Amino acid sequence: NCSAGLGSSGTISQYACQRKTTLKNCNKIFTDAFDVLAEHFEFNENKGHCLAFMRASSVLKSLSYTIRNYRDLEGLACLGPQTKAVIQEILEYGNSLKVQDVLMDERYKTIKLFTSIFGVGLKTAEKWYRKGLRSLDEVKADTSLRFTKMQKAGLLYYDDIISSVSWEEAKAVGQIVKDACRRFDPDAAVVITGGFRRGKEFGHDVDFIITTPENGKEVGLLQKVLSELTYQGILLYYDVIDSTFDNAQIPSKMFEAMDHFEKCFAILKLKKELVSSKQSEKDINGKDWKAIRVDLVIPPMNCYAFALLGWSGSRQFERDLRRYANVEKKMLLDNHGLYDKTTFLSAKTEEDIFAHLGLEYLDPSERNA
Ligand code: TTP
Ligand code: MN
Ligand code: MN
Ligand code: MN
Repeated sequence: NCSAGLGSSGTISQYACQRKTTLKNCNKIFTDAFDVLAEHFEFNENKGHCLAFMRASSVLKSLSYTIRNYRDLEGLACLGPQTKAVIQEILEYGNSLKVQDVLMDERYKTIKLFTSIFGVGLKTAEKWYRKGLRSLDEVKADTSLRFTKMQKAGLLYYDDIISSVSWEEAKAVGQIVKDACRRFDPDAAVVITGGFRRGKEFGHDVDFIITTPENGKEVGLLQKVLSELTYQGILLYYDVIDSTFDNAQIPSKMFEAMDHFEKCFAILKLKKELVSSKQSEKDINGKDWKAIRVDLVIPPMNCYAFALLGWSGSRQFERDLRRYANVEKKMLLDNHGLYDKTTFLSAKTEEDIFAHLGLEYLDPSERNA
């Protein structure tokens, strides 16, 4: 139900935070190609080209019509000669040779496989590739490798983790996490964020923001929740990152990857009987549970809106929101706050933050950039 290319309105912003991007993608044939190329450039540490393809993909995802011919590209932001050439190729031949090449490329395929292991980043994947390793079995059999605790868990639960998490499963995990939090603080706020908050039906993990109405009461809550989950026998793996939050710190421009909140990257054992659509289901080995990746983030209440906004994604939406704040408003936005030259602007809700930035509010379902 995507309308035919009605051509250029010429008003599509270069910033994802000024475009509505729902999960309905009328240009999947192009954006799938761009996403592969962006990943290829990411694997080759070519940041410029990677960003160009990610931005182009994101612009096409926001369109309410399908690109049918070259003229439909007029007036669209973030499309350069390189990205336009790929579109033209697909319009003409149905696919792109460059994309076909990348998908067949041994290095691309191997790095993609290795980085799909929880705990394995680009550096490690490359190291293994250079050692001549090509499959998970070869990695597991290589006695010269020293795996981190995270990688060991990633390999142990690989099949479960690689099969995506459904919304039903996310809801069941949500109930477990909420119950554990409420045991220690009946007023605790437990909210699903990340892709599921944007309305996705499947995800690679389940992300939670946990806080308490009273600032400071959240301290110590995570440890109690983790002991409770351990006691229940369902905490398969966890790695706690302690809070390094310092209120006096001016937000840095380069905060892309991490924030200072206490957080936990975990793997939970979800009993299939707790998932409404999978009651009493067992797999061939009689296993009646599934390992699920869970991220828990515990901001203090005064940062709640910023943390929620920062963890709701998408990653491209977050990148553009910060870039917009920086370039257009001369402000600094991060997961903790919004800094306007000399002062921190406070916010109770995400709406407050959009308003500070002079942006029309976008529902999470419109942030699938
Ligand atoms: P992800 O869980 O990686 O992505 P997602 O939920 O959008 O998609 P998926 O279904 O694959 O899980 O990250 C969610 C958001 O959290 C993302 O916008 C980036 C943000 N984030 C941080 O701000 N800091 C961090 O340290 C991490 C890991 C993520
Ligand atoms: Mn997620
Ligand atoms: Mn996550
Ligand atoms: Mn900071």
